Amino acid sequence: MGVTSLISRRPLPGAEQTPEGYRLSWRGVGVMGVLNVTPDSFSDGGQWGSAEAAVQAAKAMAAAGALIVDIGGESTRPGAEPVSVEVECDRVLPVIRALEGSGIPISVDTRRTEVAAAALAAGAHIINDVSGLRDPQMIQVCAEKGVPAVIMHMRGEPRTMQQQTDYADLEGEVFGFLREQAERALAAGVPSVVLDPGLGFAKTAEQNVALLKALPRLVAYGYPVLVGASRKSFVGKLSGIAVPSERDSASVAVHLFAASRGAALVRVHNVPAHVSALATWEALHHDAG
Ligand code: PMM
Repeated sequence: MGVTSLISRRPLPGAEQTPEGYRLSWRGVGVMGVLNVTPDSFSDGGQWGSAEAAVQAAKAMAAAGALIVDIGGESTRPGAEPVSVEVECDRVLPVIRALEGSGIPISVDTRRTEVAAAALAAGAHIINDVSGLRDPQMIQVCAEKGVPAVIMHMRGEPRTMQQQTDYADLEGEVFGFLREQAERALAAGVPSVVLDPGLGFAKTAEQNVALLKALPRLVAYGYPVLVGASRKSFVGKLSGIAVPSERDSASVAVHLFAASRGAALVRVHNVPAHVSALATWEALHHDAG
């Protein structure tokens, strides 16, 4: 079981200070807990009615073993309409501010540079950009603030992305885009990156499965890989479970498959289920030598 590290030039809870910067390291597969402070996300929308409830949920995730808590204020489910920068900030900033000093590494799930900059000023530590740093200013923000970035592949935007699922070479396009963006970001001074194939973002169920099977090709580029399958509709299709909140066991199965193909992080709604499943999986690997 390998060790994965993220480097930040700003203090990051749990990170060790090294000549390179603050190094957050973990063994095996780390869990990123999903905290959507949106009224309309597909599986947990409207669940955290107040900033206080969201803060308690973040603390519970960390106590259950989440390495990072990912806070998002814009629903990116297929067909979702974008929200304004003000609305997104009003949703995420109070939660981020209330978590400052809690010792929990916080990523902010946003496509907008204004939200990213405000979130970092409020105390967030990592940017998770589902548009894959397509906006060069997002690279600038991460480089200037010295924070790691998650680069996810998507085509178009959430409102229209499911009409853009024709690929001449799916793996070539997705992995090639991620590699180019990683190189661009690192060259511009972003201290470290995580790559994410973006399951469900401009992809059919079959394409999500193909990307999971091909994950070792992405892992071979040498960057940490994040997989986010939690409760998504293709997991419903694979498991035959229609209700998103009932897809946690099926999500665990998909994430163990991703782990066996080299994922270093999984982005999940149900943190305890994933932490115990991954600990067991890792113990079996360890014992099997
Ligand atoms: N999926 C969603 C939102 N943000 N970020 C990353 N890096 N990877 C994902 O797969 C991802 C994401 C959509 O799921 P949600 O509405 O449950 O948050």
